[in-house]
Amino acid sequence: MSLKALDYDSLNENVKNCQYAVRGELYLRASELQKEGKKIIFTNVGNPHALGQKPLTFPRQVVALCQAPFLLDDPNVGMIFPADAIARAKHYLSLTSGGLGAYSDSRGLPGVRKEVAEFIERRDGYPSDPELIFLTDGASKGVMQILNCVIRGQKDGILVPVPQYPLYSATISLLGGTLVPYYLEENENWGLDVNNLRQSVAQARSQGITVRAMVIINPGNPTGQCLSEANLREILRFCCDERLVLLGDEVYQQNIYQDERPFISSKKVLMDMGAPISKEVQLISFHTVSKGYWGECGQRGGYFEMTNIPPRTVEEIYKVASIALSPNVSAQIFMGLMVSPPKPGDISYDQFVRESKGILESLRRRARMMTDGFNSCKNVVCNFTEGAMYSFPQIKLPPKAIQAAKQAGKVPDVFYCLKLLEATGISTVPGSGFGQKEGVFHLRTTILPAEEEMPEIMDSFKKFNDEFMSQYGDSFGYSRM
Ligand code: DCS
Repeated sequence: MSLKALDYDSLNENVKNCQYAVRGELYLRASELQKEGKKIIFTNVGNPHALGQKPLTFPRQVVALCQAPFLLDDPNVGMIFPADAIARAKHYLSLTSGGLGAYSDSRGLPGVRKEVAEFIERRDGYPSDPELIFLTDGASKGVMQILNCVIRGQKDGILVPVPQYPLYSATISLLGGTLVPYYLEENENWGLDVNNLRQSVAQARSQGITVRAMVIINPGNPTGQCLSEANLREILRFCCDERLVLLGDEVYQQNIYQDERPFISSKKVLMDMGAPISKEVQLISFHTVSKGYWGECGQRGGYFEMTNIPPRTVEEIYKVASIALSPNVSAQIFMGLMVSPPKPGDISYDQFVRESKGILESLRRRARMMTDGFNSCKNVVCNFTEGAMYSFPQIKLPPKAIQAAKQAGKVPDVFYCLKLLEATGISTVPGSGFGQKEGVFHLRTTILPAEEEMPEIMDSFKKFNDEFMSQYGDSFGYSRM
């Protein structure tokens, strides 16, 4: 009997091949346990509000008024909302063609794209053109649209860091392209060695792959490193030599927890390098409202900026965006607010600064607590989370544990993470979901649990790990890297 199109055996193989570990086996098991009544700490997704982070007041006030514009006509509105929120809501409504219920242009509202361009100009010190900025439903949609334009078939390769955030591996699979890995150096604080890039490209070429693009995640997910300016220059020069479009995933640019290596955008470094390279390298940079101290993941707001992309290509990308009609309009307003928050002297300024600083300072402390906590555990080593929202400790699994995992039919790090989940309720993602070197094991957790819960979580991890290591460990220990 012939199969119907949506029978499992006749599905598009690219769909079946696509893996997305952040919502994979561990997440499913955690959800089951939760249904059974067990307390689960969901540290598998960088989803701050789900772990108790409160929304910033000002942007919610503005969007609330935009969603319920009749409140603006209420004589008491000024008793509930500050004047600057009211003014902003009126401003954003005036940029729409019928409020939040109307589609916008598929690239986003021109007025918000202008605010994004002004933000980029202030950040980098170089002009930015609103025509080259498209607003998207989260950064994810932008990444997918661009990869769709780049990948023509199986022989097209995309350089992706390993470990990486699986949006990249999954989308490349879905689109039928080839992921070309380049390894980050764990012993070098997850730094990027350009020689590894050259090797990866040479190897891919020897297999008939045309390498077309390179992805960087800065600050890194899951690895948490901040790329130095020197490193970014090397990367841009490499992309220029190899004629690769650079996809700069900069969604964690506000999440920085050290002062030695502040965030620096790929666009700024490229412009600083001057002509001819600044006019040569094709660059797409991505940003979002999901991260930073905003953490507005559920709103689904993002943008990408295109540099050195020919106008005819921009038109084609516009056409692709048009198929989805319009990005979320309320999310576009969140993006507008993120790039133009209250200024000194505004009524809401002090509160905004207090709230945002409070979140960032607490994240900085939590990054430290987690790294120190992991490094105090037996057979666990962890680089400091310089930025982003994750800790990615290496777990030195003893041979007996690897053997036991095999017997259970599990990948060793999945085995470890499942045991951790069952014992403690801490839901993590095994390192294999992000890619790692052969025979080396990790897990990823977010640094997002509430600060006051952190000591208890780390104690409970340590206790589990001690028991695991004494159950499976040999009499000899493992030395630190
Ligand atoms: N890029 C990176 C590096 C990310 O980590 C994420 C989300 C995105 C893009 C996409 O985010 P938005 O579509 O919401 O803008 N990070 C996921 C993660 O690893 N945990 O939570 C979500």
